[in-house]
Amino acid sequence: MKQFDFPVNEYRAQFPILQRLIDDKPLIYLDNAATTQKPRRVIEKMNKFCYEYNANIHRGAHYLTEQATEAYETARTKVSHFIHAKNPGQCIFVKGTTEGINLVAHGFESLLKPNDEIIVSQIEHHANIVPWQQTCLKTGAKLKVIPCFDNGELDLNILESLMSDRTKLLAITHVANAIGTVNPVKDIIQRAHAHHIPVLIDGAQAVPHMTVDVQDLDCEFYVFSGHKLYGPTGIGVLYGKAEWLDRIPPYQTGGEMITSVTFEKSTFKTWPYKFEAGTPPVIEAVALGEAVDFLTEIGLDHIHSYENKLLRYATNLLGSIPGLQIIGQAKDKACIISFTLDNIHPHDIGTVLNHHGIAVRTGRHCAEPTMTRFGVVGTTRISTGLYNTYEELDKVVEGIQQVITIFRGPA
Ligand code: ALA
Repeated sequence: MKQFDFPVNEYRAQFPILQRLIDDKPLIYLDNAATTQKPRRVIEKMNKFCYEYNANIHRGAHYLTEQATEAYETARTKVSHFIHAKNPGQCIFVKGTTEGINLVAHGFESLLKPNDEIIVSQIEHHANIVPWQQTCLKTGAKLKVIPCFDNGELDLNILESLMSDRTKLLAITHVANAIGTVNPVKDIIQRAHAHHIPVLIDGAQAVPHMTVDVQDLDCEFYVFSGHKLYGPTGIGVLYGKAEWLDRIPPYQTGGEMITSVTFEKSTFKTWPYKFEAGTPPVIEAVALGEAVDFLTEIGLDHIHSYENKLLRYATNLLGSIPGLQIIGQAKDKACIISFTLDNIHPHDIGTVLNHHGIAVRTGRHCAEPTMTRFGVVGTTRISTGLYNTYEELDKVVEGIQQVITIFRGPA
């Protein structure tokens, strides 16, 4: 199969790391749900910042600080356009998805009382479970869980039965990191709003694969990481509706987030600065802005449609291997494919694939409750990015055939 409609080789050429050999074999990078590779222009943007205008931001009166501040705030504007936020200030720069969720979970500590409830789903990443558990421990609130069907789709009838006037937040993933389910978040948000329940969406695995419009979704919070979006580590975004950013207190306090400090009392700036204490990850934010430009130029709709084709291709190939079971077969999926193969341990599969230059993730994928739901200790997970090809997926199948030969013996 060819990819005439999506110039994948043109895009691949922009990622220097894809030239690497692993064990003398071309790198086949299929661990994009863990982190994506960086195009040259993102790497160069970071270098340019360091070579030419490195300075702290919002401080000082010199030329470099002005340039650095402008670059940082321009990145915020780019990110806000990327997710269709009304106002760039609604996009808070954080360290990543985990910190964004922790920020909101910390904020809710002051809003919850005993026996209030927070709803999450059975297919969340630990980052969208553990912070809420901690908030529940501190406040006496309770965590409720939407179960999923055998195909990895959520049971929305049970969601309906879980929601009540005790529910103070629904925190749910847009795309399940371990099994790829794309949740119908717009529908879920509408259902929650019918009960006046605010919704936080963990968008870490969605933003690299599809267009996200936070105003259309109408969510209260949306969180994602830069490093899964072809940008650097150490940067992420928390989007919030204005009324909620007003309502929740600062997560961290210190320099730059204040309007005045005396030994008796301090007063705080409004958002976004209220939530950006200390020196922020300026270089990373600026580079994330470049990654967003890169993706916008290609078009998320094109990426989405290409990756859907990769998903169908890989699902057919893998599905025809005897003994291989794909975990998570939702109708709507991102190109994240988790599988088990007989009783061969995922780490053994990953090790053999590694000898073929193929990078996949194995284990629990920071989603132990998902693994428990499907009765597996772990899986092998393939997750694509915009630079992956059909030929690479063919190589994965060859690698798996070798795993089978090693562990089952020749056919
Ligand atoms: N959350 C990342 C993953 O799913 C690390 O691999």
